[in-house]
Amino acid sequence: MYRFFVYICIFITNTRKHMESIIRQFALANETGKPRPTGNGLINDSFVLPAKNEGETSYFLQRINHHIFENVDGLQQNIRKVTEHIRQKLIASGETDIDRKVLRLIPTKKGEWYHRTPEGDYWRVYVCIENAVSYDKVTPELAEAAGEAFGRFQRQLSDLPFSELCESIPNFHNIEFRLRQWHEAVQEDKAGRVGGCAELLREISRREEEMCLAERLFREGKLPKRINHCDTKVNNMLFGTDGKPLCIVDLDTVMPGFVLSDFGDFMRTAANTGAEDDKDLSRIRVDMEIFTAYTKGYLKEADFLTETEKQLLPYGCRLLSYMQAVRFLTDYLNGDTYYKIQYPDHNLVRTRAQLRLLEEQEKARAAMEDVIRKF
Ligand code: GN1
Ligand code: MG
Repeated sequence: MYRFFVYICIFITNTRKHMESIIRQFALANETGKPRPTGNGLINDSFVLPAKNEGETSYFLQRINHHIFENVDGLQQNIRKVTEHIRQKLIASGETDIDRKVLRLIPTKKGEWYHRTPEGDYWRVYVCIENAVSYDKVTPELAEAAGEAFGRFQRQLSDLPFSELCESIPNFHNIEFRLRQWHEAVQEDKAGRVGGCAELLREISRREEEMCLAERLFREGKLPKRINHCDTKVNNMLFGTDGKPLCIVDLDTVMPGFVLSDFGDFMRTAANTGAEDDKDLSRIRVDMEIFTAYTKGYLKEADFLTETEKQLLPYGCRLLSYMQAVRFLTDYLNGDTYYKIQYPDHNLVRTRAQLRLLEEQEKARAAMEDVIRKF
């Protein structure tokens, strides 16, 4: 028992020393205190590094999940280019408080945008945006503000040639690719779970063709790609204590894509009266009030959209719920290797909830199209 206690103490001391040596690599402006784990993202590990002294800068330290983001260098270059581009726009428009309106990456003392440890882990540091909140649920007021913020984000980047960015996850929001991964998972049945999912497999299969529409239109030259955020969940936005949007965060997936996918991903998480992983499917419906408010804010800022892009926005909502269902189910069939889970069937529960949302969005299609026409 005593020996076990000593082992634990040695482990904790080593972990602390290890963290300290990582923090020392970065060109921080001041000393920081004990790292505090934070956030509920499904992918990276995040810590706040609180300023030692009042009035100094706190930082945000993240271990980048390089199993998911295999090209960390390309990813960090993307983030640097995008934040720098937005920073220049903010400066030009006379904005103040810029470090709260766009993320600022901190380089290492060697001038690199990430630090790779001898064990092969990748770490990065941002300035921490303090006195800011994020929400998992929105009100119509917050949704309108979020629509403006994501619309503005896309507009600020609309003159940055996207050939400058890499796909930090190749084919990330490409449904044809996601369906190929799903077909493989079904075929291989690594975790022996296919037998229990017949109904879900049917629901996915019967929509395959319809859901590949955007990729077809792109090949025909009828739908453009632009720089997108690709994870437009409401909890990826920070708001000030006055309720005004400050900043878009979680820029790992910023890359070329269809605007309808950013619009759809927001609606998937915000315009749902239930949770992404709700076990009670009767709670899941389209929240038309949130849908309307976000659309209003978004279309106010997104003045660069083509007619086709506007018309496809409700389709984007269905596509993103569908794509998320396909991704969750693929992970379930592969034995839960991608998304962090809280209990054994979590990915299955998530899949069911996303498919139910899709059905609700199918029912609400005409109502959504009316709202788009109105704005
Ligand atoms: C992941 O880690 P988080 O919650 O920001 C995922 C998104 C999914 C989301 C589902 C890189 O985002 O694409 O929509 O989970 N990010 C990645 O909750 O795969
Ligand atoms: Mg996130």
